Amino acid sequence: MSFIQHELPARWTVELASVPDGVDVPEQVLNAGAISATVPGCVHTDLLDHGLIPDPYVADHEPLTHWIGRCDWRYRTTLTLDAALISEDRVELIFDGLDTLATIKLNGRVVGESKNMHVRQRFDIKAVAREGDNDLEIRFDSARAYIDAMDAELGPRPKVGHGSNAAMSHNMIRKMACNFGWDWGPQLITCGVWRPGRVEAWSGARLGDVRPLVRRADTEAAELEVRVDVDLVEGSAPRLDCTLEDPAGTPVAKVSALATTGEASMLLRVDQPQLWWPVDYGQQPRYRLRVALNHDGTTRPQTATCLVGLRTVELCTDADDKPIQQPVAELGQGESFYLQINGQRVFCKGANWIPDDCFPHRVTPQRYRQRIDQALEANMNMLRVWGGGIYEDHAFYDYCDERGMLVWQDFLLACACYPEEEPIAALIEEEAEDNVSRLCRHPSLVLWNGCNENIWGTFDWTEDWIAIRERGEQTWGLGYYLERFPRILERIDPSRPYWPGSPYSGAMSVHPNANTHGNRHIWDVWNGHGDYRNYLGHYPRFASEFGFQGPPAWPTLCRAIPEEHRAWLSPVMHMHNKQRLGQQRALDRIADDCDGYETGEADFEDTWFLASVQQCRALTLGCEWFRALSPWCSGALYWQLNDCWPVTSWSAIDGDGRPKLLWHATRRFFRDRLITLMPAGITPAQTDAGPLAVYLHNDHGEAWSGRGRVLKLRIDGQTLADRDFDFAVAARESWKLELEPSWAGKPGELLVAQVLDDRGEVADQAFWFFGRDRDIPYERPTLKVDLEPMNDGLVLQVTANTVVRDLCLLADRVAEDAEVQGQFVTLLPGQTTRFVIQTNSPLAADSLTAPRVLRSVNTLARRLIK
Ligand code: BMA
Repeated sequence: MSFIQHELPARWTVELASVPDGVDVPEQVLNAGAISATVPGCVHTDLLDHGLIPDPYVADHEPLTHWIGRCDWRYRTTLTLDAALISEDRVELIFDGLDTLATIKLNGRVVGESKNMHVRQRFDIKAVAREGDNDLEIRFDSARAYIDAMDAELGPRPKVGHGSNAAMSHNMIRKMACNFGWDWGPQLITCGVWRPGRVEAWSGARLGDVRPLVRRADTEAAELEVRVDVDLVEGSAPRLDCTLEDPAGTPVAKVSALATTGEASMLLRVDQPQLWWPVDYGQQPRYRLRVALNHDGTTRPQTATCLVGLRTVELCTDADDKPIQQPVAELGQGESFYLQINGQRVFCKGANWIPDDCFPHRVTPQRYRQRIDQALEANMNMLRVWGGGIYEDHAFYDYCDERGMLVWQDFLLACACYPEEEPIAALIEEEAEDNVSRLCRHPSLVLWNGCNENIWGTFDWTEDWIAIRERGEQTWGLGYYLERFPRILERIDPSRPYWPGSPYSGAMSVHPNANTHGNRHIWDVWNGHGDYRNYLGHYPRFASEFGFQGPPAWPTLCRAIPEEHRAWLSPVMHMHNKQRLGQQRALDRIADDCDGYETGEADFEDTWFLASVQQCRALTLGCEWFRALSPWCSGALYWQLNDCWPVTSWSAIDGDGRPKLLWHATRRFFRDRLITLMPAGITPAQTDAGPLAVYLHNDHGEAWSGRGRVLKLRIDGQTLADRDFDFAVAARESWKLELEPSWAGKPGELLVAQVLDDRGEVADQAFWFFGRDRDIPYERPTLKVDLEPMNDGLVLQVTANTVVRDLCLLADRVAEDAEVQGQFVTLLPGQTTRFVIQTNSPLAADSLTAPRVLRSVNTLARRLIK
């Protein structure tokens, strides 16, 4: 038995293979012929590297690259193989990802075809490979042409169209859906070898996927079922040896088996195991599993190792018992929807994850780590890998495992009706099997989910969507969500829960986006019914999507939008907001609160700031409200964590990886211990909020008690009422103090709820402003500032003389690299806040106090105050 691995060569070329009639290819590309190419990579980045196309992320360049997706492309290289390698029983060419319609030729002979970007491919090249140089050629056919052909063959089905792509049939091809354009992403239909590849040659047997499945994990014992795939040449019966080492490296369990068929299953038992926990619930110890495939004892065994987290996970969907807890008793009964890890209920706080780059091969392990760290710093404990993107690399899930970040993983079917006919059904099944097998070793992965919005669409969207379900003339994908995926999981990964859709209610007889059952997407706030206060009219059991747009961080915006186009409604700004009405909608939302911004002609930086503030306020209110609904509600995952290019979108981190103001706001509203002011319950007029309550959330393993205070103030700082209270909140629970009607207020008044420390100082505070900005007579603040060096940065200490709302230090206006902690605070007269600044540039105090740098809503709410 032997096994040889051979890397693919570094030198490749790419060239146009064919150009359909009517497509204009730029002269310089035609002249260039075959150019050097990078593998893993894609044609867009190869053309970019050679300066043959403009950067599609900048200015109005994107449409100039649309021709690329209409053409066919050819990648070539020379594979040099030695005699020993090609004399093995099996010689295989492996690709972890080919994007997408690939025909692979070796020495002029077709050795394989692939039509799915999301699966690993293994092609037999034994008969064609020769000693010495071999010509390897991969031709990628146009995805555009293919989806049109598939539409014609199977009959088109409803799908959502976005931005520059009116409605492209991303449901007819197994390629990252957002590559065709999304409401936050450009249309960059690319192709290429997007993940690594290699040659493997072996005799006897080959070790395949290792799937450690946790069957039991509690303080007493854990049982780990290890399933191993083995590829066998007839007649061989190798032995599998499994060992498990505890996190300190001590072997704690061992088992062996004979691999006589393609799959072996072994059970390992650990007494008194160290359990893996989500972040903030405990540690993330990982056991090392080693698997060795031994044949005749004469050659080195093939080995695989992986880190395993011992934990259980359940999705609890139990019928409500009466009485249901306030504030939602009026809604009637439904079913819970919450995750339990190791028997402990978890409130999921987080966001949706999209591919971090339109060209995902550019996302390095280091970039994954940076992004996940940002999510952790924002106090998130869950990311949902959204179904219009990709199954991410191991590096993503590895780091989530290491840090305790929970992952909700969608199958990749989004915003469309998917045919259940061949050839699509077989491709989708193979893809599900392959990725479940690849990813199920990760403890962070706690939920498989069937689709994004594809069930919901058939209830609530346009006529064609509703008709496809009601008439039953065409398939639309329900068979995947209710039958095929559960069957595949039953077989390959029965160790974790599955849910058919986001959103879904648990049964086709209940509306998929119901408040009472399952998970919800809340989009009518941003898309339709007025301002963000309308989040208060929603009562989800688990909100897996809701969002509010905001522009990218200023330096990112400046990189992408040339100065002459920096007007809110300019065509280039529109190009960098892929929701058709997005730019206007942001103005409408500002106009809900402020006067003078409706036309988009107001000062660009002022508009940028107010749009960012609206995004912060919206998600603050939404997330604080969903936390107030706990335990009725068990999760708030907003749309969306990240971006794939520089764009105005719903994200908290922009396309250049910079935190937006929303990221700073998130750090507060997802904190484990939090005080908020929210409506006391469901009231008919949510915008006026009705009776309010002080909420204390203790998402922490220890009880929390202390003293607090509520104040009613006039905007000039005068106290109208105050009251102290004592509180005691059990671990992982919330506490509520309902306020009497006398605490209601009018515009120009506000409530403040404070947690006091042992010395009676304010440790944390929350605000409720009555009325809208335009009705509030804010005073122009005079801020006392003090700039001091601290470690390798600077601290700007700011003291207010009046109520200052939504104060931010936009230090990147003066130094592009400046990063500031402590954004988005509201101060009462006499209170001080500290902004911590990291920058390599020298900064003077007066440059930081310029009105465009140290900003609050006070001077912008009414354009009259200036
Ligand atoms: C939901 C998501 C995405 C989309 C977002 C914003 O539909 O699932 O498809 O980008 O809303 O509109």
